[in-house]
Amino acid sequence: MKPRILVARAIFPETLERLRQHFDVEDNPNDDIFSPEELAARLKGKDGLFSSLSERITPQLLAACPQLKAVCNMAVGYNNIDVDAATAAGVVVTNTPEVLNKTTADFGFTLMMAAARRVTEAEQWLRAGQWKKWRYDDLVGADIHGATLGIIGMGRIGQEIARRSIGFDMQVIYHNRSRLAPELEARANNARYVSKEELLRTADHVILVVPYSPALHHMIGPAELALMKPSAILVNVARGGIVDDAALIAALRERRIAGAGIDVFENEPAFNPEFLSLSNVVLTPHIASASLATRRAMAECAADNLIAALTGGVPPNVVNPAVTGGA
Ligand code: 8YV
Repeated sequence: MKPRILVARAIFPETLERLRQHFDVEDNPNDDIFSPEELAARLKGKDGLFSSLSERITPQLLAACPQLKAVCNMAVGYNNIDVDAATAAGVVVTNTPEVLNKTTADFGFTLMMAAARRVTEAEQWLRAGQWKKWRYDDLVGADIHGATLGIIGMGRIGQEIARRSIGFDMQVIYHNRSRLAPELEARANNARYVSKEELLRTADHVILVVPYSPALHHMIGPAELALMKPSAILVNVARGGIVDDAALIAALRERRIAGAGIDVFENEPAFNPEFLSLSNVVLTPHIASASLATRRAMAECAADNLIAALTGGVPPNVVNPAVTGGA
């Protein structure tokens, strides 16, 4: 008998087909978002879960599904999963690192450039028929080239962003849990390690790429926004909750910072509607990894992990190696 799995959300047909070769699959072609109760009911008796950030894996869910052996997230982040509870229950947790680094870094740059050069604001202005004549200060923005880029969270995606800045003659400063090895700093446009305060005070543009943890909740709030230059742009391609959205909205409204590019929100997709009243923010619906090639690679990576986990192998991207006997 094949192991039984739940694919919690709609995914690429070819990934589903591949999973069907190995597993007895219950899928979700309508792409419904399951309530916690419905998720528990569907997961009961299943050996594995192919999940997205929308499914919350709680101690209650794990207790209700004692047969569960693997939760394979199609995301690099896994803040939807109580990893300690999964480890205690002997459930292996996997993610999809690496495959989305470059695409997410591209998008961090995209948002920074769009916000600094006021691209969406300019398009709305044009579409509204306001382009009647040339004026010296219409839609003037901030330069990217030659600017100081501050990266908070210098993991694999942060380092990719730093490398992209070389072509723009930017200087890079970064803040991270720990300092990078000198050769990695050198590859990351000679990035210079600074305190969070110095970064916020001196960067022309700040990009957030830290993974979410409760300790980092609202790491950018009123005090941190107050340190930033009035001409600065803030970009968040990390997670909702890293930024205090109400504080950001107030700072943008009062022009205490020049602009922002925001891909992730508190309570997304039910984000704070006050964002919509601001012209100096570029808003996107959590699409930093959304190139077709990368989303395909993420799906395949999650499938590789699930297949290995339930067919006697060691999944390539284990988050809790204590379960698989690793370090
Ligand atoms: C995903 C993400 O697209 O990988 C992550 O952690 O935030 C995005 O790349 C999204 O979360 C899909 O689950």
